[in-house]
Amino acid sequence: MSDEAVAPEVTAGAVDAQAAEGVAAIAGARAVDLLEDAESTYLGKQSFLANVKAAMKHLDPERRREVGAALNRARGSLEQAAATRRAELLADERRERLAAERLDLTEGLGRARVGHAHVVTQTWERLEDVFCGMGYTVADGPEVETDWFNFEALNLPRAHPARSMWDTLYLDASGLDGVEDGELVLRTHTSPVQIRTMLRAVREGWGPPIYVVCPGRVYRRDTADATHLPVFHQIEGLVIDRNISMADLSGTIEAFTKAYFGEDMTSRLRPSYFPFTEPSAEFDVSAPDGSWLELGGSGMVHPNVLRAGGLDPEEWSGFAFGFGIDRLAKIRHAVDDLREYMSNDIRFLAQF
Ligand code: FA5
Repeated sequence: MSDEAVAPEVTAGAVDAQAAEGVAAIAGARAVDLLEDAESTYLGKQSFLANVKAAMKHLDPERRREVGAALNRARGSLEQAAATRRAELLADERRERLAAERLDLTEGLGRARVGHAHVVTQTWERLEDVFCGMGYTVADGPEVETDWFNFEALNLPRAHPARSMWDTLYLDASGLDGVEDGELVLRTHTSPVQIRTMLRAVREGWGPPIYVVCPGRVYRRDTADATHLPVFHQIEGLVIDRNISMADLSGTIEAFTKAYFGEDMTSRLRPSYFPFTEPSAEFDVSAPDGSWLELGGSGMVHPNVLRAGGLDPEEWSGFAFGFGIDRLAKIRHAVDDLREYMSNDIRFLAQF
């Protein structure tokens, strides 16, 4: 628009009207970028007001005064409207951002699935319950063991060929005061808790008689497959009393089988070999299809083991058993592959 084109129509009223239109446009802008467009339209270099200002010199003095005053009013009201609108839009934007970023810490209540114990943990706890119901108490021992507790005290001197029954993980003990290299192992079974419990009972004067179960985590250099894990769980049972016989062992295994699996399940003992029991037996439970599933090892506590536990074999006798908790849960819940326990797949875990 040239100065000459504007000049003849320029009136204070036209400026006021333009200002009113601009204030409305600015107040109605829905976002900061639209506000900036409106500001440029009504206040920018190409705006009607800018053109009027440039054309002022063509006006007669009285008109110039009126129009000049109108221009000042217009600029003031437009700038004021823009400042107000900008503050509103920024406040809205901030509110929206906070709402989007807000963490509702109560939103899971009642909607999210509540977690539960792992199937192996459930099995472990149920086993403790069953044995406690049979009059046993629960004992435990460390996962890092000495060679003596894990092997020697269990009638497995160094270089005993039966040590190869357990693929052992040794810990690097170099730098530990008073511990020789090869002394520390990750326990390969829960049987060392037999020794610890006998020694403790004698030291603390509460036994024998001893009736304990010792559930816990054990480690072997086994490659994971459907029936083996390198880290798994066992439960040990130890009974020391007077005149304990193989019949007590067999009766206990049978009572446990019925209490844990149900009245229609049964158990059997098969001759076997463990250095810490004599005689030794493997025990199986009957499967619903009539086949037998191997559960663990057992036998009469060897006299050397009683001696290592500080007991006189002439006075005391006992039986022990140990079986795999993971394998037991596998049988009970018809799990195909032990590795499922470690997969962390919620679809698997949620079934139990
Ligand atoms: C023992 O560990 C003996 N301490 C058991 C024992 C205790 C015998 C007391 C006599 C008296 P064995 O190595 O067979 O025995 O293991 C016992 C059970 O642990 C097995 O029957 C099996 O159920 C479970 N088991 C063994 N290796 C694994 C493995 N890699 N993964 C999962 N379960 C295993």
